[in-house]
Amino acid sequence: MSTLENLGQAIEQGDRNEAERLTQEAIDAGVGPQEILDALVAAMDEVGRRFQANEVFVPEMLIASRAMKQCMARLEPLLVEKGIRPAFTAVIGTVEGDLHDIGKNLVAMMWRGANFNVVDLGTNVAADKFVAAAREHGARVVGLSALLTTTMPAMKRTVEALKADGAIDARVVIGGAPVTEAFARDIGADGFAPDAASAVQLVRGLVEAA
Ligand code: B1M
Repeated sequence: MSTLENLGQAIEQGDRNEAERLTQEAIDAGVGPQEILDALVAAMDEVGRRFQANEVFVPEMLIASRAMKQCMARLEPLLVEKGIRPAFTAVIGTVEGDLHDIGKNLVAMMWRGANFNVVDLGTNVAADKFVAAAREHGARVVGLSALLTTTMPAMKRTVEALKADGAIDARVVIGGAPVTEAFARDIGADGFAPDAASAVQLVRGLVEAA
């Protein structure tokens, strides 16, 4: 197997030290940073596919994401040097009144794994903070997470505030255990994802279609 194939396998297995070693081996062998990045993203896509198929679960996704992060630390200086940047910025946060962040963090990790630049606003984020961050970072995507039925109205307020701001050209996507596709449609969001892996596919589709 080639170094990149081994690297992909190490990411899928969440073996961060081996993945980092193989990233360095590929760099030393003169493999281009974009090619290495593509191998990492493909491996994270495979982890996402297995998660959707219930072949792996949250812990496996977490350790694969951490392995990816460790490799990115080695790769980032080379990507910067070559002027290779993430295609776009996504802002994400848990809406006002809601402190749950495990699912939101997973979505952020998977988005980073797909090479989106992610600005994570944390939890209990008011609508005006989402608006300010979307403006400041020129976000193409804003992701809202909610785990409580009582904070779903905050999601609606946030979508409305984002859509009312003429300076923002972002697709707004939502998710979280109580959230549904129908609710997303009702509040004017551009999309809903039931899990972190679907959130990658959803955003890729929306940004390509924009
Ligand atoms: Co809370 N809690 N909690 N809690 N908590 C729930 C959500 C609850 C269902 C438990 C229950 O009663 N059975 C219930 C909500 C009931 C409801 O509203 N219908 C509940 C409650 C009531 C509360 C409190 C009000 C309890 C109290 O104080 N009386 C309180 C509220 C605090 C607040 O937020 N203001 C509270 C507090 C807490 C803790 C702080 C103790 C802790 C949170 C720790 C943390 O997040 N750092 C906590 C936890 C851990 C849970 C449960 C047990 C687990 C949630 C979780 O992390 N799941 C939860 C019960 C349960 O779900 N079994 C519960 C794992 C995570 C990976 O899944 O977040 O669904 P999830 O994310 C998924 C998808 O939903 C999706 O992708 C993720 C991964 O695939 N997704 C997105 C999520 N966000 C997305 C965004 C996207 C796309 C997809 O696009 C942007």
